[in-house]
Amino acid sequence: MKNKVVMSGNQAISRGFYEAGGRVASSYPGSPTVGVLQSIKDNYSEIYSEFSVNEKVALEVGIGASFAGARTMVSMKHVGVNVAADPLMTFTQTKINGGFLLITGDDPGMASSQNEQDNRILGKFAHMAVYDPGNSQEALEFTKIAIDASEKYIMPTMMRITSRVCHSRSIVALGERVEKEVSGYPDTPKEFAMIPPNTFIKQFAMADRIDKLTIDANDMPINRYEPSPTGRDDVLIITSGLMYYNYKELGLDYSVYKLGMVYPLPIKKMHDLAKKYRRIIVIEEMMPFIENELKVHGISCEGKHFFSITGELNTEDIEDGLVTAKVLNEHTYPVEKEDETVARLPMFCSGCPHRPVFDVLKKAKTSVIGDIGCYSLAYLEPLSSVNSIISMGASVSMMKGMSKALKNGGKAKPLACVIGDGTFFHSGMTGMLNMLHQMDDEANMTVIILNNGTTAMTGGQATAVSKAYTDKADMNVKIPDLLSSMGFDRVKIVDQFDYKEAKKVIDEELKYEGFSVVMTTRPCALNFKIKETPFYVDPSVCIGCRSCAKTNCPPILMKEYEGYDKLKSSINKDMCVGCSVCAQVCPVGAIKRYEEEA
Ligand SMILES: Cc1ncc(C[n+]2csc(CCOP(=O)(O)OP(=O)(O)O)c2C)c(N)n1
Ligand code: SF4
Ligand code: SF4
Ligand code: SF4
Repeated sequence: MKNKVVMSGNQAISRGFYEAGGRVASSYPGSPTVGVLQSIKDNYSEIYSEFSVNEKVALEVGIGASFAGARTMVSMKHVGVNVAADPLMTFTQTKINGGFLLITGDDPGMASSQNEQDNRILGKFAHMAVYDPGNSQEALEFTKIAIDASEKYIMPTMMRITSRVCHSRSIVALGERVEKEVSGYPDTPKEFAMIPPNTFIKQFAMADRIDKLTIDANDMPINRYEPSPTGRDDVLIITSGLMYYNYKELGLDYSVYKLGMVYPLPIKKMHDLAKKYRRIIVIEEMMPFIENELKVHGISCEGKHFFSITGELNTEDIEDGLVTAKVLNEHTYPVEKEDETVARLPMFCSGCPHRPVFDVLKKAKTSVIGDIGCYSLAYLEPLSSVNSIISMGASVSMMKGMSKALKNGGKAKPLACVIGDGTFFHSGMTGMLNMLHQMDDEANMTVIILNNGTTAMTGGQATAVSKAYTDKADMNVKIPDLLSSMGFDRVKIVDQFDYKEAKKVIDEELKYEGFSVVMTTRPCALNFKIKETPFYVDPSVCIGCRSCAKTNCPPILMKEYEGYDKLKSSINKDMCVGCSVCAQVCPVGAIKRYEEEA
């Protein structure tokens, strides 16, 4: 009997890759797929694994490994595929050597992403087979199937997985690892050097293998037809991934076609089935991808007319859509009314090193161009000091564009942006270099680099500066040295927990008529487990001004004290990590550190 364990979808993918004889895995962290590479790191030392500096680099590492003949997997969140799209779109023209699988974590509903994006479309755009697992067992099996298919059809393959499947846990039957040799890099440059005329031939090769897959898809066991148990021929449901399981919850007796591979589709099978049914309803999250593919091939079907093009589709949403489509007459799915969880705005952790910076920026009434990281939270109340957030690394280049446009329109004004060390290395460095091009020495621009020594938002993966704080990392790039070698001569380094001094420096640089950089130095409180002697409020000194509360640190609460009319501040001792920022903003010295225990 097979060994059965409970695994998340992410863990199951990493297990599937291990069982498939995987040799090299690279990734760039991002929800919902960060757990894939983490699980490889934690469990499978047979596999070389790395979190690369960004997704393009991760993909290129993977391309090299595949060319060298190793079974390879590269994982990233959906938007990461945009970053990696340049090498991807050419890689898909070449022959793979070792089987290659790209995992993309889509996030319908945007639980932890800046956008919602249906990467099945990118998979098609790149001429790749696209697999869509609906639970952990499928995640494991499809990983192996996709790697095998990559070698069979000599193409990179993609597995699109969604947040809920990545994070939910279900029973998985484990198999044994099949060892696969690293075959070495073949001496056939024609296959791997993508310049014309080699590329012309590849256009046809790409089309041919998709044609072959389209034929083979008709007999793939992962594409499964389940006829109606009662012989109904009025409606055929076509679906895939999690949507299949959400639909099945309804316990209906319609025929179902469950796709395991969503591109290319088993077109012949679909045509045959279309003749048997009066209506075909496609149930899929996000874009009408399967629906459009069917329509392109002349198969009449309905779908997005009844289901939302955005967000997750749960079982109730599916029932709703089927009622609207008049497939069902009424709602019968039992909706259990549970106590709603109280909605809470996300906030910086206790003692977060970003907090004092945004407190200063708010007081300076500077609205800054934001970037992607924990510091995106400064957009929210009460700090509310970020005016735009687009994509990783965009802040620096956007600031240049704004500056040039405002000057051109006679509306020049001081500008500032923030960027973390992770994001700086991912794609901010190039924006900095671009600053030098046609640099305007008089334009008031300030880049604030929030160097907390880690990629905090995605769980604390190392960045190039990390060695200063953990001996796990093997590099320690000094950002000021890097900037200085680029030619930036005004770079100020501040300890933001020395609030007064940090405020002075930041205020000065915001006013400086030219280009300047401020880099903060305090590490992420959560990931480096910082816990110093906590603080308390002396109610007899507190005047209730709320300056401390406005820093929005979780342990701080205004409360009633016996014998005082006015609300006064208080600090939850267990939550306070002793950063001292609240004590430094208090105008009357009411916040004090507990005595050090001997
Ligand atoms: C292209 C892309 N890849 C990955 C992510 C996931 N992600 C969100 S924030 C972040 C980096 C955060 O690191 P840093 O800039 O150092 O800020 P911190 O969270 O440490 O404050 C990443 C990788 C993303 N949003 N976009
Ligand atoms: S994880 Fe670190 S950087 Fe992110 S909010 Fe918490 S302390 Fe701040
Ligand atoms: S010292 Fe103040 S700001 Fe720092 S963690 Fe404690 S309560 Fe928060
Ligand atoms: S900043 Fe000081 S005086 Fe103002 S509420 Fe907080 S503890 Fe009281």
